[in-house]
Amino acid sequence: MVYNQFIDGALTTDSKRESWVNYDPSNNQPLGEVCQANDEDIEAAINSSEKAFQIWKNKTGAERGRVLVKAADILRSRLEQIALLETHDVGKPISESLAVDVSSAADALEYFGGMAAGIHGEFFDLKNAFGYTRREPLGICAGIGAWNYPIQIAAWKAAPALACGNCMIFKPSELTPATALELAKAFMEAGAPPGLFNVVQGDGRVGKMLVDHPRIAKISLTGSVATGKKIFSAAATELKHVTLELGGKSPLIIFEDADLNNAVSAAMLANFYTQGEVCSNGTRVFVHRKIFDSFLKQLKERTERIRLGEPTDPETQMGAVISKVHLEKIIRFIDSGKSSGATLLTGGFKPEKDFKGRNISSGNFLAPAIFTNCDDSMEICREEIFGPVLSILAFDTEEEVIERANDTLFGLSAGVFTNDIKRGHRVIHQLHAGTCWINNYNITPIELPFGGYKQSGIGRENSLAAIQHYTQLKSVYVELGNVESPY
Ligand code: TXE
Repeated sequence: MVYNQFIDGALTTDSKRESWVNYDPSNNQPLGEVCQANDEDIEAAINSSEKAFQIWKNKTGAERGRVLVKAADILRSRLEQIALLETHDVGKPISESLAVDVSSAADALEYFGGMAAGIHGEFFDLKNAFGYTRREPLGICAGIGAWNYPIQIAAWKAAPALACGNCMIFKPSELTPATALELAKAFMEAGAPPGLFNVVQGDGRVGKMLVDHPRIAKISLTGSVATGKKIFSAAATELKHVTLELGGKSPLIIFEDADLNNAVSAAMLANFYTQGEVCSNGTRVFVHRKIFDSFLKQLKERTERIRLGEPTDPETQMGAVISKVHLEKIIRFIDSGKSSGATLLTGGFKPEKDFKGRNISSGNFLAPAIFTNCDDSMEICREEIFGPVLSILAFDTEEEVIERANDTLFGLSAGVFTNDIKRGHRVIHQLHAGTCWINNYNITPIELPFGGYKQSGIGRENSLAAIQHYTQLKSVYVELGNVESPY
């Protein structure tokens, strides 16, 4: 398999490029060769996008919407096939790819496809005049993706961009090249003009070529804070539009009156789903001292029952982390936790066999880890680990836990578990985070905005809010009388 560019409506065939091998995280077997886009590829993508933009910007919202909704149907018709590609690329369980990744991508296309006809300006009656606004497209937008939810990230960027009349050049993470190409094929089959959604493959160097290109009007990144800062400063050169969906170290606060079973379920979802490789994860779990021991007991028992193993097995609940390099990074954090005095209660080791006794030693597997006796100042409680490592911390008062929860440079997400309706809203309103939950966690319906405060990002994806980031607003004043002039 060669993962090449998708430009002007078709996969490119010339594979004489700098290339590297893409590995299946569950066994580190090669899946295929990824071809790094070169200058010619970028110019071809830009020219093709410009051609498509001239067609697409003159279509009505209803015409654009029809293509997006059809693309959603095409993704859904290929759900199993694309989910399997995602599982091999990311290492996540097939149960997740089937339930979330492809469906969430299709939901985005359907939601913004349905909205496209309704994207409009406003009319203002004025004194002997009137005014109106127009929401106009930006032009060629660049989408740059991370490796944990490849097709979802690509669709969360492409759907609003295209609905608003733009075209997109998308670069998936160098670690997960496969499913953005499936999205590109779906757009073509849905009737999009060639070049409306181009895919270029490559690492940060190709990302930088897009960011620096003078004919690209906007960049939307999903990635780390470090990369977000690089892109933000590079985009400043030409004051390009930027939206950044970055990392987090989010708090999940469990009050003494919480439903224990639900709170433990949420803490596990917030730390072990997709092997913990989720930016919005609630990796600092604050538990009221009164229920700390009973919470921890249930959390440990249920965590040790997680079915870790072969990702393509429908019964598997946890797969392999993305790469050997990333696995070693997570293990370094676990060593740091132990050396800083925290107690590794369970997990944190590389299992030889999975829950069915299959040998998984060749894959990047890590038993889900729980740290207790943590201190807010420890590295494992301050840095984003992006792996299956949960830190649990006790608290006594509402004021104390709010202050501790907010004591971070991140601000992506936050969760609160309580049956006291006033306390739930009172606390969540004081947490410095952009994407929040009360009595659940990490549920991201397309109708709600997704994004962070502080260094977790700029702008929002999904919901009506996304339209602001993919259009520019023109106001027009129309005189019905004469020009009154003092000259
Ligand atoms: O990020 P990287 P990764 C975050 C998550 C974690 C990180 C993991 O919190 O920190 O992403 O994903 C490209 N100019 N989120 O390791 O390394 C690079 O090629 C232009 C948050 O992939 O930052 C890749 O395609 N592009 C998120 C992309 O940037 C550059 C959900 C991200 O790479 C570049 C998922 C450069 N200089 C993960 N350098 C959320 N908030 O939703 C790299 N890239």
